[in-house]
Order: sequence, then C-alpha cells, then structure tokens
Amino acid sequence: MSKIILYGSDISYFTGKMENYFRVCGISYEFRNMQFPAFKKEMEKKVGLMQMPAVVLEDGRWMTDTTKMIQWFEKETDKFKVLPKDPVQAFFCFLLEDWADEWWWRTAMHYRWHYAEGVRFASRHLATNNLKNIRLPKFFKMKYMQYRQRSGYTTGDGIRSSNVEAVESDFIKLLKNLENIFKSRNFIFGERPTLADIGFSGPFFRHFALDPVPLKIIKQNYPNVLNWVLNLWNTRLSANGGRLVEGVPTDLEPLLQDIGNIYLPYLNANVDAVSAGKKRFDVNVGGIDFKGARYSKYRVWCLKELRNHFINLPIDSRNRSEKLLKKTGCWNVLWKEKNLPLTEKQEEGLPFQANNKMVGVNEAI
Ligand SMILES: N[C@@H](CCC(=O)N[C@@H](CS)C(=O)NCC(=O)O)C(=O)O
Repeated sequence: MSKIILYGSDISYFTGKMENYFRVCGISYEFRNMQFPAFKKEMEKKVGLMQMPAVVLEDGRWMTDTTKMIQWFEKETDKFKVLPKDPVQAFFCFLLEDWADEWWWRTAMHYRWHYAEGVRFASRHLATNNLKNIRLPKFFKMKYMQYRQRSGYTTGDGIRSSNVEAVESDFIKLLKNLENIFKSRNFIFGERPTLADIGFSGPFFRHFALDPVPLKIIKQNYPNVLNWVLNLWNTRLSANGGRLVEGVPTDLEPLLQDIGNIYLPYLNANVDAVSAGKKRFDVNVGGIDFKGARYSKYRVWCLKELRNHFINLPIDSRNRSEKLLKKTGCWNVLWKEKNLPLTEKQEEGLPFQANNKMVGVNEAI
C-alpha cells in the first residue's frame, strides 16, 4: 500500500515540525532523507522551490510549507485535529505558530552554527545523510555546510558578536516563560497538543532539545520544557484524551507580550525593507540590534495571513481576541503597516506551489 512520504532531514526544524504533526494526529508516513543535488532540481520542478520538508501524497501530488500543509491536512483528512474548536484559541495558535516558525528560526540556527559542538554535530550529520551522493571528501562537505548555514541564516541574517548576548537572553526568557506554563499543565493550551505545540516543536524538537549547547541549558534548568518536547513526540490524539483549558490562560501573556514587543515590530521592519527593495536592513527590537538582516517576501505574506485569521473570526471571538491583543501590546503593531508589498497571488498556490522561500538564502544579495 502506498504511504505519504516525508522528504527532509532528521535534524531539520520544519521536517521535525511536520513529523510531530503526523505522529500526534496518527497520520502514517515514511521518512526519507533528501539527497542533494538531485532532489533540489526535482523539488523545484514539482513545487517551485527547494526547501525542507517536502510531502508526497499517496496520489503522487507534491506539497511544501508546513503551515499550509498542516492547514490542508486539518481540512482534508478525517484524523484528529490540532486546531482547537474555540476560534479564539485557534487564532492564538496561529499567532504562536507563526512566531515559532519565523522568529525562533534564527535563534535555533545561531545555537547550532555558532558553537563548535553544534557545527561538528550538524555538519557531519548533514554531510553523511543528505550529501552522500556528492563525491567530495566529507571534510569539504562539512566545511561547505558550515559556510552555507552561517552566511545564509546567522551572520548572514543579522547576528553579530555584538548581539549574541541579547539573542541568547531572548531565548532564556522564552525558556522561563515556557517552564512556567509546563509546570502547571502538559501542553500549551491544556492536556493535549494543539497547533501551538506543533509550531514550537520546530525550534525545540530538532534544535534546542537536540543541539549540544541549548540542550545543556534546558536539561540543567528547564526540566518541564524537556518533558514537554518528549511528551509531544509520544502523544497520540484520541477521542477522549486530554482536555483544553478555557480561553487563553494568563500565563501565555508574557509570550504574547514578546510577540508585540519584538516579533511584530520585526515583521513591520521587514515590510518596510521589502517595500523599499532593501535586501538587507537594520532593526533594533527587544534590545537586540540586528545589523544586515535579510529581507523576506515570504514573511510579508505571513503578516497578511495573521491579519486574515483575525478578520475571519466570528464577531464575538474577534472582540475577545482584540481585547487580549490590546492588553499584550500586539494590536497596534499588527495593523501598523498600511500597505503590504505582496506580489499578485503571492503564495496562493500553497501547499502545492510556492513563490518564495522563508529567507531568500540563494538570492544574490
Ligand atoms: N515556511 C517553510 C519553511 C521551510 C524551511 O525554510 N526549511 C528549511 C530547512 S528546516 C529549508 O529548507 N531552507 C532552505 C534552504 O536552506 O535552502 C515551512 O514551513 O515549511
């Protein structure tokens, strides 16, 4: 019998997010390592670009983009769902997922590619598992991976020795806020996983709770966060398992405040950069002074998606959500940019056809 195939790497952020989703919902799949360079050409032909992961459905259709793939599976399959029925909770799940995908990515890449322990582990793993068809000595492949990932995603995306401390304190603050939540319940919205947990499995499962430096910090001081990562991987949704709390618990507010103070202002600076055609921009958010961050057309679309999720809420849920967005400083920044520089039909083909990578690492800068 044919099965869904998940192509990626078993240390990749978004491959891990998709695997957590499939497992929690009981969707069976077969994992395969993407093999370069052949896979790049094939994926570009099928969905328009190369990124991890790719999903191939039983009927042979190819998909990309975990956010839109998950939305597709939630709608099209009769499996258990991770999106809460309460529209307010669902809206805040989308917001937390987006933050997990688009903000914590840079921090996760920093911990992996800045420290020698992370570089050794990840470059060897990728060279061995995903670049094995390239006939070069492993040493070169490892060096190439280090160069590619740093110049694409860390030093090449605004991280400098001058802001490393601020980037790392931002991470410690996240750990403290999550530890506080997981002291009192197993998952973000209660006793079963929702889309918010799946979103956070991206940075945590295959980066922070795997790479040597952040894992040590988590083990030492944030045991409930580590339990949550393992629980999530091992939990299967069932008809009667696990209740959700009512509404949005107050211990999620510190997370929302950081979204309002740091993430949404960053998204707005990205909008300004894309509008001005500036492929690099400087931005100071939450005490982190990024120099030469890469603009991302994809993240302009992410902001539009967040706004659409809000606009599509039933009126009473919209009022409740607006109140909380205002209380946590997210409201004004969500709507600040009047014109979003989107291209015609941008990302409308997702999850089957993509227009833009999250960060344009291969674009000439
Ligand atoms: N928004 C996409 C992002 C996928 C993504 O950026 N994946 C990373 C690896 S975890 C990647 O393939 N980046 C492209 C590259 O490095 O060229 C998703 O949700 O699937």
